[in-house]
Amino acid sequence: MFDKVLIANRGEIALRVLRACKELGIATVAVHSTADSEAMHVKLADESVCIGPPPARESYLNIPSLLAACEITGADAVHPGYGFLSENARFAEILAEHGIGFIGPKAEHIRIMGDKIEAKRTAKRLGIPVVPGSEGGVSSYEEAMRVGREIGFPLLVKAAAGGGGRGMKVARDEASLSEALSSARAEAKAAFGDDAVYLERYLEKPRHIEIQIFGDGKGNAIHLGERDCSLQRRHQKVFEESPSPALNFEMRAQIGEVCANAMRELQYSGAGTIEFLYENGEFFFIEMNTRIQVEHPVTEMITGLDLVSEQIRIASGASLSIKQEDVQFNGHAIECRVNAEDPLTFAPSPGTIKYYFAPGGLGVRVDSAVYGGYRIPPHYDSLIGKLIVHGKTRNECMMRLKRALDEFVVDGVKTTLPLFRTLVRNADIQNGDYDIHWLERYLAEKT
Ligand code: MV4
Repeated sequence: MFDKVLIANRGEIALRVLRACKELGIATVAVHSTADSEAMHVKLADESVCIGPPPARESYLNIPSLLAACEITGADAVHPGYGFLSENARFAEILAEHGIGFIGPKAEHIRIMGDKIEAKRTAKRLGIPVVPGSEGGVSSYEEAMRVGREIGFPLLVKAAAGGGGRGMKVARDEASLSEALSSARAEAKAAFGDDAVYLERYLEKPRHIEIQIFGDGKGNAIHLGERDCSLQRRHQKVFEESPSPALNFEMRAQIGEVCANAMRELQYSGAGTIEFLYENGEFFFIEMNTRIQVEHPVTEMITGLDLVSEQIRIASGASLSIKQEDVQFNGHAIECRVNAEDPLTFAPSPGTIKYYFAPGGLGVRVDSAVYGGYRIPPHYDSLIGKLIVHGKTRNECMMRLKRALDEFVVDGVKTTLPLFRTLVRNADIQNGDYDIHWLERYLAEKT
């Protein structure tokens, strides 16, 4: 096991990793920018190192600074959290070259999944169902039209380097393909410096359902069920739940087994999430994330497992601590992302938290790193906490969520809490009747 872990992140996930380390008896090193000197993760860590000025590029993304912090403190592993360097294959390699452990998958697998074309090719080869589309990238209009005529319209042009929905254009018919192709290419070039694109059948009203997997790099792999993350706005998830209201026991076991088998074959190591679009009873792979995700607590609540602790154990060379038959799914869990944002426009609302009271009680968990008097810096994303609620049934979970939301007080900045208070009283949400477009439609009608 590692002796000392450096946490290359901030906010609630830095605290989440710190808690797992403490429970494993591992010493912790926090790193922070000059804007985060008063941050909770710095206060709670055994040691801390300032790694640069506020812009992430010069601090949380600054690899030489992070290496120096490892050197100074003698940390023998780094946990990257999510975002920042968590899916940077080169960072994983550099750490290895310095004899420092990376708490994440093999660099090779991070790299494959970072290229959407390569990821899809790999998924297909491993027996995971993918969206019908071009075999690899398309290099000309003529080639795109051939694919279009074969798989039919509407079509979606996607960037190989894509993420966050950038470089994605719908072509409703043959006449609009040329324009969709060139605008997707231009957007991809501008956003990622890479204009490679591929084509897929456009799914009109899917749900976004992702499978949590774990591998130990030795050919053992398991799945921990799904999370339904369909409620999102501008590709930012807002509310996640497990189990998905759209799946039953057999469907979960079936897609879960497909994913676990694929990860066994890949000899995948660590936590991963295989993302699908789900429509009319069918799963279609879109991407794989090779990190711990924001919404991982939903899975922890229904499985009783500590996903971050398992990541650390596996990275230190241990085998998976559980077998598939030992994984049990209990009840229902929902997560609400509490952002310091206007609840209708989602405009960021940084500033000082004047008063803070987090809900508690049976089945209620709050993962946050803020406190009364804390000043939210404007330089980073606006997530200030996550409210995660567990219940025996979805209905109990919703009732508990409603009361927890009513207890939650954050004064001094705008938050997304009022949005959740109205969402939990909405009939479609109560019925689990929503898709990836539901929230944007709902917000458009309200404003
Ligand atoms: C799609 C799709 C419909 N059909 N692919 C958006 C970003 C990237 N992660 C994949 N995305 C989509 N891919 C096909 N073939 C619709 C989306 C999409 C979406 C997916 C998941 C969650 C929210 C979304 C919002 C808009 C579009």
